[in-house]
Amino acid sequence: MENWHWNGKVALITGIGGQDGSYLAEFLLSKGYKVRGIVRRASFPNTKRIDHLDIYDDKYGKTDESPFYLLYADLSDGISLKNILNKIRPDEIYNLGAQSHVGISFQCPESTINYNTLGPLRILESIKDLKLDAKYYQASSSEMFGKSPPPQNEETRMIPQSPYGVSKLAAFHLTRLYREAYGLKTYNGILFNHESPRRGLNFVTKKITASIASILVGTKDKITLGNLDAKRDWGFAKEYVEGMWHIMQHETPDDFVIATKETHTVREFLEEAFNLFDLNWKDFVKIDDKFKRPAEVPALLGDGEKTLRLLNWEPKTKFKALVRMMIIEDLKEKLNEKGLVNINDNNSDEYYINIGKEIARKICEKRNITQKF
Ligand code: NAP
Ligand code: F7E
Repeated sequence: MENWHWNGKVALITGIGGQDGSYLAEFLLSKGYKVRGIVRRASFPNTKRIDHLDIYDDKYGKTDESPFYLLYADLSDGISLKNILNKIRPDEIYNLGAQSHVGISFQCPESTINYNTLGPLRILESIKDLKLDAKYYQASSSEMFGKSPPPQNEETRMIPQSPYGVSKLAAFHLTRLYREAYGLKTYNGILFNHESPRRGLNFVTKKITASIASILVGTKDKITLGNLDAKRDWGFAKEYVEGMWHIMQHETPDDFVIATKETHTVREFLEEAFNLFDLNWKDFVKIDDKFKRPAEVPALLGDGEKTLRLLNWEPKTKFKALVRMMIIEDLKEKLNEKGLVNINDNNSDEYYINIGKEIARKICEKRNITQKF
């Protein structure tokens, strides 16, 4: 906070309380942006991931001088969005807000389209009407490729397989159209799956790592999952938000893929995570069809060659490091909650893995199952 000096730019982030929004807010503040974030009303706090950024707010209150503050709006409420855009007149708008769960989009298709497609439309129309000279970033998704075979890049045919994918594809085209028809400075980041310790609990990676941690501290026996055959290109969200910023710094508005160029099945994710504790995932996983989707995206593998060539940027963290990072963070948190370690002691990652292995050994003895190695 002491080191923060305004760089002259104001950024507005929708979905700031989400995984990506929280990392992006931190990143833009570190670059000297004034950051304004949109949150929607919730009956229970939905700002856990950004509460630590209040330090930026404290000194100034919610004034034009303040480095950071939050405003209430909703992507389904065009009036709220237009009022904020008119008041803030941001230089850069990052539209990250969305109903982002693919499985749930089959159960809530109408609100998914409302937030994910009409939301961006409402913002784009407001930028046009208010004659804002702002850059606009649309959080587009690899889910738009649907059943197109890998590898996928900006030129690949898009055949979405879920209401979510359709909602994002329509928003992708609206973003392109408002660029071509009205000359707005609009950018699409086509991001492949990206995860982190801040990932929502009902996405498969976090569900697996948080469940393993719960199994190890004794509060859970099994993980129940759906389709283990799907392949995903999983990267690290904290890096991907930097990619969003790089996209927005490109002079010519355009569309860019961000991906790791590695793909793995959900089964391989399980294997990698359980192997860290010498456990066999088959002893702990149940399959339930309720977690399978009416239509599935079988395989995603991104080709970020254009991004590397034009933006000179690519993500670094690959699959193995990501799995390890997520499981260690979850284990730390759960061991700390149980009073078994103190996370303020600054122990090494290896320390936590070894505690996990030791507990895993006891679980195997108790359940009469064999450890893997
Ligand atoms: P996330 O953690 O689910 O965050 C989504 C955010 O949007 C939350 O803060 C949520 O608020 C907010 N939101 C939802 N509906 C809203 C509404 N009607 N009005 C205002 N805000 C609303 O998602 P994420 O992983 O950070 O992803 C960020 C964006 O990138 C999303 O658009 C997602 O679809 C897209 N994307 C994600 C990935 C990925 O792998 N993570 C890949 C490609 C694209 P609440 O907390 O109140 O629900
Ligand atoms: O599923 C399978 C599931 O929900 C990954 C979002 O960020 O990335 C994300 O969408 C795979 C799918 O992510 C369970 O069927 C098996 O094949 O973690 P996910 P997603 O659907 O790929 C894209 C790029 C986005 O844009 C989205 O916003 O895992 N799977 N068993 C399961 N998935 C879940 N959630 N839960 C299970 O129990």
